[in-house]
Amino acid sequence: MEKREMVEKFAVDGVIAEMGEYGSGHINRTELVQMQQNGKREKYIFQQINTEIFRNVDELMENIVGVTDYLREKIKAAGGDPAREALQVIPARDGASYFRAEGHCYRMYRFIPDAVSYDAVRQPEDFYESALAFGTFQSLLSDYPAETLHETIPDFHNTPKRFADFCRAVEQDVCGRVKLAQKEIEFFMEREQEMSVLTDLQAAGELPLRVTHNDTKLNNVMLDAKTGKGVCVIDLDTVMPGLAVNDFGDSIRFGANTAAEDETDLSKVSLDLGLYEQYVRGFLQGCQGSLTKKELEMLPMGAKMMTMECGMRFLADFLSGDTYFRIHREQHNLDRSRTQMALTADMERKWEQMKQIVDQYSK
Ligand code: ADP
Ligand code: GN1
Ligand code: MG
Repeated sequence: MEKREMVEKFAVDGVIAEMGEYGSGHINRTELVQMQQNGKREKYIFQQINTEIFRNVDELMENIVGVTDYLREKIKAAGGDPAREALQVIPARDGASYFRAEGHCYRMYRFIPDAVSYDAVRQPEDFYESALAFGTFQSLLSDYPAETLHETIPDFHNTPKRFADFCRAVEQDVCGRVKLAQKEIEFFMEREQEMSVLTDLQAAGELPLRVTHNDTKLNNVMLDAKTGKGVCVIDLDTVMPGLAVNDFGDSIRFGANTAAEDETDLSKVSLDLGLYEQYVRGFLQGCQGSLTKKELEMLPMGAKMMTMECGMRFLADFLSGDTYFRIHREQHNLDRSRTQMALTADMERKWEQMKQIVDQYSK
């Protein structure tokens, strides 16, 4: 079946005027679709869901519909604009939340108008706004019935498990690439002890499970195209019970890096403490005082943990033959893992300052 025919399976009016690849996500295949009717155009996001990664699409979509319906009510009650501030799933014509054809799964979202998502911070204020949006997202979902959420990717941020998976990839060396990544492998092996710090605290009841986003990259939040204010948190595939410090951490990992995630000149990679501070300020404001003392104390560790974890995931994927993250060049995942390593090392150098900034905003 042609892509265009699949679009027609969804409850949208008009004819397809334009359709093309969109965005820079590593997981799903995203297209922007423009439908035309009576001389007017309406935009939609059409996605092929990565079913290698999301094995149970019914459960995945049940999570997303549940969370977006809930957010819409909360946003309405607070006098916001639910059409812009919450993702809206467009059902298939048969009423289902997605469409399955020829072994693939597709879904459609209303396009959030007059908003932009960025792959890199343009100005510090953008990062503050993204922090406020992700913090607010967590606050809005603080009463969401967490037990109704399916675990779309088991052990998603179980860092010791990620470490074990990484060690297995090294051991198996299915592509014979271990020899290309000796230094990198060693870097993560040397940090084994630290990998379980957060999961241990969680197991001991010292860090609470909350409904979290779990993939808080800057390009997973839409900012108003004119005012730059946070509009809507998107990419809800991994909304599951998790740790607030990991949501904080993954944003820092991606957005407070002075270089792109796949930069090959590692001298450009560092933690921008100014951006880090903006994020601390925005996230704490968005969380509205809900973070516990231990969570606040562990925010810097969240940043380091997500950076180490992502670095190991990229490296394990490189060693396993690039089966998870979409790549656009040879050794792309190795390059990505190297930036995460360099960023981790820079966080280690700036550790005291990272803690100090959190202290300053926690008072
Ligand atoms: P992936 O899981 O592959 O990262 P995303 O859901 O994040 O996929 O979508 C990829 C990109 O498409 C986003 O970074 C954003 O730029 C754009 N996008 C996704 N959903 C919408 C939407 N509803 N409105 C406008 N843009 C969107
Ligand atoms: C993936 O889907 P995207 O591109 O927003 C990945 C994240 C990684 C990130 C690294 C479901 O995010 O966990 O941190 O790439 N998402 C999934 O850029 O694995
Ligand atoms: Mg995304």
